[in-house]
Amino acid sequence: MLIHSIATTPFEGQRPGTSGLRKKVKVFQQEHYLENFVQSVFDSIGDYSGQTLVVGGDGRFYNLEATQTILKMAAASGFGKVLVGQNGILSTPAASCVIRKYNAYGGLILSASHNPAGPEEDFGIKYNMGNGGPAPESVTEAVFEQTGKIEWYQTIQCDDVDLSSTGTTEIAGMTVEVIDSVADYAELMQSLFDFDAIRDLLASDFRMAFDAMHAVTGPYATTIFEDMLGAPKGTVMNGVPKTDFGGGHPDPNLTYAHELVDVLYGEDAPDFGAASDGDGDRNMILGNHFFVTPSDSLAVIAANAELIPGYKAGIAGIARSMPTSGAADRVAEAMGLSCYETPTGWKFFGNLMDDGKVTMCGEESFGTGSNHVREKDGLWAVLCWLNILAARKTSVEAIITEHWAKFGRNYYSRHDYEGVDSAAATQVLQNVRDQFVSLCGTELAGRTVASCDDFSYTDPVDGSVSENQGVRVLFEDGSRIIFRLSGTGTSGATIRIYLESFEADTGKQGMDAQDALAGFIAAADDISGLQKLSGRDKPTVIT
Ligand code: VG1
Ligand code: CO
Repeated sequence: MLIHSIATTPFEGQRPGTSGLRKKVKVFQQEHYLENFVQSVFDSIGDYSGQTLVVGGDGRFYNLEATQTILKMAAASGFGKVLVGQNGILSTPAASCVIRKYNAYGGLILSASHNPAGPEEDFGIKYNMGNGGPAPESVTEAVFEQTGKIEWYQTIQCDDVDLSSTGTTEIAGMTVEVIDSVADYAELMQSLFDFDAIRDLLASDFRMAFDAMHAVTGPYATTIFEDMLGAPKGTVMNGVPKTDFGGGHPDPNLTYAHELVDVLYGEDAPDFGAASDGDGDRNMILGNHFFVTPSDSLAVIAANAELIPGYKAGIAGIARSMPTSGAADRVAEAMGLSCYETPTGWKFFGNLMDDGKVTMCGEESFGTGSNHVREKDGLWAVLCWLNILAARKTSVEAIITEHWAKFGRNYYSRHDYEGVDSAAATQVLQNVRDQFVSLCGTELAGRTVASCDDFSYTDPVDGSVSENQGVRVLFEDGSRIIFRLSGTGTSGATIRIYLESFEADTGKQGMDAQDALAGFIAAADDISGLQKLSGRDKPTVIT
């Protein structure tokens, strides 16, 4: 079959952000836009001829069209095989699992995660390496550079491949294997967790609810919780994926997962609730009238790892992103393990896991995972909790309060101001930077500022340096206020303020986080001029 070289010219702004290239669908639908990016990836990842590529996405609008485009370009560019999820579907952790299991060269994941979907909303694409993890900055920067000088891309002309059923076909000498989207992932989960104990738990009077938010985890959660673990039908809410995610915003937090929150905070609430995001890598954990912060969740899972068969032999170390609370650090210290602090974004955990330095990783943004794959993994975190609950035979709330009593409580909250004018957002951070020297030694909210900086990270494995990863005000007692701009949005800027203070006294651990952090919340506004500059009097989302 004839390979066509199509002439093209660069588009501006094809720089991958925290997690790949995310833009409005309309931007991706421009002629050559997706093709330019895909060709730039292929041009930046070395010699893949005859190798296997994995392709799958979260099922959002444009997922199928993009998949067909990629299949044809992969065939033209000399891949030997593409493994593609049925109907183009692979959750992000499932894609990572498939890349690793079948020794693929890498994968293209089509997702804008929790961002809304549909013709007027967002689409995204990112490249994952052969270890199953997001490409490091060295690769994403090389891709970006290539997008700036691209002159042509290669494709073939052929009919679309039928992705509706599993099986193997060939296009232009390249094998396309359509695989069951769930099977490999479900098998991996079964190898890590005590399914018998969880089945017994779910057969008892313990009740759970899982909200798939009309996004990719629907089929995964239904297979695992209802079919394999015997949870009653209906345990999975909103389990049928839709291309527009039902018009919702599949971000598992107290604001956007309100349907689940209403169930867990309602009358006759179940014992356990969980939700995942658009592409299945995030998770929210709830107990009966109880919210578990993602930072605490990481700490609890690490502290209880020996109860989970896959981690019985112990864990090597823990990593958390810088804005994530220090709860995991305390667990690591007690267990005699190293704890690493990385910039925001899962790609920074890859080297640490590949090098055997850490087993578990987490982010405050509802991301938790381990070295079973190289992405954060929503259902994995839910299964961790179910496994721990089955072993400890107590409630979510009891597990957390006991954890605080033993390790202390890191009061924590993140305030997001979305859709802010970009210049104003930059100024907010600059205002704090301008006071780095004058703030030191002063008192804010009754605590003394010890130091201020722009967070910079040197990767302990390859020595690469990532600068300007967050503006930090650090207090003598370990409390922190951090300012950061989001790298995943598609319109305007999003300012994130991360607030943390530590409380060792069990008598003072029962407060609402917003009340406990009120002084810091006010101080953050004072020193940054945020509300004045953004024209907002309250955050868009509080988590
Ligand atoms: C956000 C989160 C970050 C996460 C990233 C991708 O990035 O803060 O912790 O890794 O989303 O998650 P940012 O740059 O907007 O703060 V996902 O589930 O959207 O792929
Ligand atoms: Co996600």
